[in-house]
Amino acid sequence: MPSYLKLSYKPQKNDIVAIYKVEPSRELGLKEVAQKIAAESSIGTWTKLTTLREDIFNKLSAKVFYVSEKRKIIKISYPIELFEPGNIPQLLSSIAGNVFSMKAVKNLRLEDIQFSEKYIADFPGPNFGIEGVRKVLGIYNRPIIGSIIKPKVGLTPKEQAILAYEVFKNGVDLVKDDENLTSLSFDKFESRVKNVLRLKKRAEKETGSPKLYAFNITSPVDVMLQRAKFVRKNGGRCVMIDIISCGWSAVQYLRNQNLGLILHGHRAGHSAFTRDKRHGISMLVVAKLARLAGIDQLHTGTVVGKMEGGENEVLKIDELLKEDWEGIDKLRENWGKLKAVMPIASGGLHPALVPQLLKILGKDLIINFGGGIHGHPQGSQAGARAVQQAVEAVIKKIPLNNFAREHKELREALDYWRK
Ligand code: CAP
Ligand code: MG
Repeated sequence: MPSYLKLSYKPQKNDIVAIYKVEPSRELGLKEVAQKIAAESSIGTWTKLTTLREDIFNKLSAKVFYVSEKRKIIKISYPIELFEPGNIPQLLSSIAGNVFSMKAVKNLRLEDIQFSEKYIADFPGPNFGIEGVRKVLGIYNRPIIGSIIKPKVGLTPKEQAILAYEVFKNGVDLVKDDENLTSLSFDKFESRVKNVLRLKKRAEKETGSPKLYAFNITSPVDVMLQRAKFVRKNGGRCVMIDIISCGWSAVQYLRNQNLGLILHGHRAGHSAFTRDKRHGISMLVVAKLARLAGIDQLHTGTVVGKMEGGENEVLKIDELLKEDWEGIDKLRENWGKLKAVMPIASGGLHPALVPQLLKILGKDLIINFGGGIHGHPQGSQAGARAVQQAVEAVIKKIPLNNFAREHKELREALDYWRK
């Protein structure tokens, strides 16, 4: 069988490079397994093929050009001709497909994909991105304050709208549905959109500030499109999609409709394959795919909150969403005209965590509070004010405890959650 191992190979300008962490099955060596992965993910299979001509092999075979026994890392370079332009599902069926099922690997993790400029150029990327979202809201010097309505589901459209209005009025910029709220018997999507947008308008008038509401349109694509169009027709500007449960085809479909809506990407379910550090696909890869597909705002983790995800990992992801990025091994990627995605920190956040959160992740992000607003002992309005006060304190470089002396809601929040 021709060899897929070519340690002298230098990836060509247009190649795509996949970086995998590999634990071979017991009896196999890393180089041997690397070749099997390269074959299965490009043009080959388990045996020599009479149909695989030399010219095809030379043109299209993947090449293992780096093997580190110590780090258990391999890098494989793929000619761009293996990939259909602008087709994320096809990319994943190749380099993140059968390889995970092979008996030759005990564990396999796709750590990173280094995309070439040419591959990136065939994707639209975000329509709004960080700049666009900031422009719509008119906020440039601080993080965007978001709130997830809680309970996750259970309220009526009217109740949901009133709650959104109350937090909009008290310092929140963006309100969103939760990931499992779509159109339920007691909270129909269309009714929620109408009720929420009516009160959002009122809040905008009364506060003089633009607001955003992210309606969760997660559903089969035909329904999803109808719901997105319904939001637009009624004057909404933002929709949310659960990118993992809907899948990349749905995300690309939605973005490619060019509806002019901000796309808020929720990642519920990602940990099924991102959390195990030995097997699966990294969140970094998910974030890159989201940027290619055109998500404007993406959940990436908080470091300090309730969800798994350490400082190094979250920071790296947030950085890559924002700029051209040096991959884990300093291979430069050029994202060309694709706009920067706004990271979202969400999950278990409350006012006391704001200073640490912003110190770690900076100010160019959305910070989202569900329980951290709607669990405030004095209710949601006080909760919204407490968050706004915490952000103000950090921006003014005043310690929270000092600021809390003059700000009752913040003080109550600190007393309650710091216990
Ligand atoms: C946060 C949240 C988010 C998760 C998502 C929730 O609510 O709405 O879905 O944070 O995690 O339901 O848990 P709380 P991630 O503020 O009440 O925790 O952003 O890490 O994908
Ligand atoms: Mg949620």
